[in-house]
Amino acid sequence: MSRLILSRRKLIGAGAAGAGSLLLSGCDKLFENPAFRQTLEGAENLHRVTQRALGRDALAAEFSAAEMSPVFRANGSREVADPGYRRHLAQGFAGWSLRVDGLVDRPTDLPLAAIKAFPQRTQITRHDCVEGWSAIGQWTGPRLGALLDLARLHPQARYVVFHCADLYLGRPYYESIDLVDAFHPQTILAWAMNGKPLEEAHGAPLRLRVERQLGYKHAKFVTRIEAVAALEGIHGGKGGYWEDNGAYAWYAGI
Ligand SMILES: Nc1nc2c(c(=O)[nH]1)N[C@H]1C(S)=C(S)[C@@H](COP(=O)(O)O)O[C@H]1N2
Ligand SMILES: [Mo]
Repeated sequence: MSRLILSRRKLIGAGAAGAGSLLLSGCDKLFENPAFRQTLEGAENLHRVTQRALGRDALAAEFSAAEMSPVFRANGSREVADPGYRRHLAQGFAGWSLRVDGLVDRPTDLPLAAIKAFPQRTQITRHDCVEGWSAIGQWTGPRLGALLDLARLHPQARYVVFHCADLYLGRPYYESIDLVDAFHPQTILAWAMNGKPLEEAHGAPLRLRVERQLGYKHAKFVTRIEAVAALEGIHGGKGGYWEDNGAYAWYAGI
């Protein structure tokens, strides 16, 4: 619980992005708070505002081991062609590291061993793909919030961008979430699935699990996490591969 409170403080410190959490703390003076009003007015769509009001800190359902899907389909990129990635894969990701940078005090490179040394969370959740299939699987990894705390976000940081090693249909895959989702207790960087290191098809060596959102937000093959104040400067500017390609919304809450 103390970590959650710490995260909330951080969010509040980060300004408008913390408004969702503040609302849930029952602060009814919020509508008089300019940062909060700005967040509401700047919200991309009503859906996002509604999700905030309904409680974006709420937990996604978790399941028992008996409920795990016997087959968990792989979707989108199942392989990565990049030669650097192929080399790391062949070496069991021994020399691989995750870059955490952007609007942070301490840009950091984290080898897999360091990622596994954080407190770990294991959760059995349902993955819902926008294409109409779901599967229940078990995921293990550190909370994204713990990595961001280590790197120390600047107060201007409002989004976290996930850069991936793959090209999907020839274009780099990437995704982004706001700080409410980034510090959600079930938002983890998973290196294990169903008790084993991630297979390539599922995003080895590290993929995002952001359990309150649809499947395409769960970036696989993550190589770099970048904290930013705005999404405009990143690739097509809409915050993700499918968002830029006109197909799906940036906020995909479920
Ligand atoms: N890097 C990357 N991440 C990705 C994709 C992708 O093509 N590339 N596809 C997304 C989609 S649409 C889904 S449904 C999930 C699929 O995850 P899975 O292969 O573990 O089932 O990954 C998401 N993350
Ligand atoms: Mo998907």
